[in-house]
Amino acid sequence: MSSRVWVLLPAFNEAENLPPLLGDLAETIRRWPGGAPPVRVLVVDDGSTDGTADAARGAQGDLDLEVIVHAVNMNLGAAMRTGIHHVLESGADGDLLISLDADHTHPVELMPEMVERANAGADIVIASRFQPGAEVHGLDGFRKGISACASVLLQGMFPGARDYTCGYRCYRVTLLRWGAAHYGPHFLNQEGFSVMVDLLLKLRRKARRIEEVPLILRYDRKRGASKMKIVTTAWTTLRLLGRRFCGNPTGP
Ligand SMILES: Nc1nc2c(ncn2[C@@H]2O[C@H](COP(=O)(O)OP(=O)(O)O)[C@@H](O)[C@H]2O)c(=O)[nH]1
Ligand SMILES: [Mg+2]
Repeated sequence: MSSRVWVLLPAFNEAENLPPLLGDLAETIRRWPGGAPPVRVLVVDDGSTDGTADAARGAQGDLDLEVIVHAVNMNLGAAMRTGIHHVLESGADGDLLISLDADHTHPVELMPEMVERANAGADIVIASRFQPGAEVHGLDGFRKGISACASVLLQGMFPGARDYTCGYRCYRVTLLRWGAAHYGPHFLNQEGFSVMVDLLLKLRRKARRIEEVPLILRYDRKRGASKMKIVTTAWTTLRLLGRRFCGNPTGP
């Protein structure tokens, strides 16, 4: 059994989305089959201007919640770096880290199943849009098409998973520790949304078991616009895949 579950929420201007997400999380912990493990929530507010940090603290309720604030907006890669390094410093080897979007589109109700899979031996558990039973609500056809193309391309280049781009995943802290030791300063060296693909490609070299559970993506619940710049992200990711495929596991 894992000792603690860290829930990492990188957040940029998510003041409207965090309170309902944290409310759902408190409920999920209350209803956790067989009783919940200790859960610590870590919000990394990446220089938001809409009161994200205060909104998170205001919705804390019974949750064990920590908020780390970047003084200025950096990017998703920087927020993941801050959050993961904090967990590596404060966490124990038996702990798990679950990262997910802070925009309330990733149902927290999936966490007990992800933790169960990890406790049964999976090193990484991915909430996947490409498993039987997955559903995608509220995403336009163009975005769905891009995600599907990315999945096909990545499965061809780097077999082992189906959903490489979704940020909702559960990792063993020991695996993340391996990544930090093995790759050193290159471990989390992506600046934008490509951090998610890159993290999986890097950890995949060590992970023995990568499993997926079907995700019900609730894009229809999201308030405010997506922060992903589609063209920039697609271009950065393609260049990254080229470098990784050519045997460069670390370069920026
Ligand atoms: N830290 C940080 N997080 C960001 C930034 N841009 C987006 N995010 C977060 O990254 C996650 C994914 O962004 P989101 O807008 O949900 O992208 P989408 O789901 O692909 O439309 C959300 O939790 C955002 O709050 C940023 O500049 N910095
Ligand atoms: Mg999102």
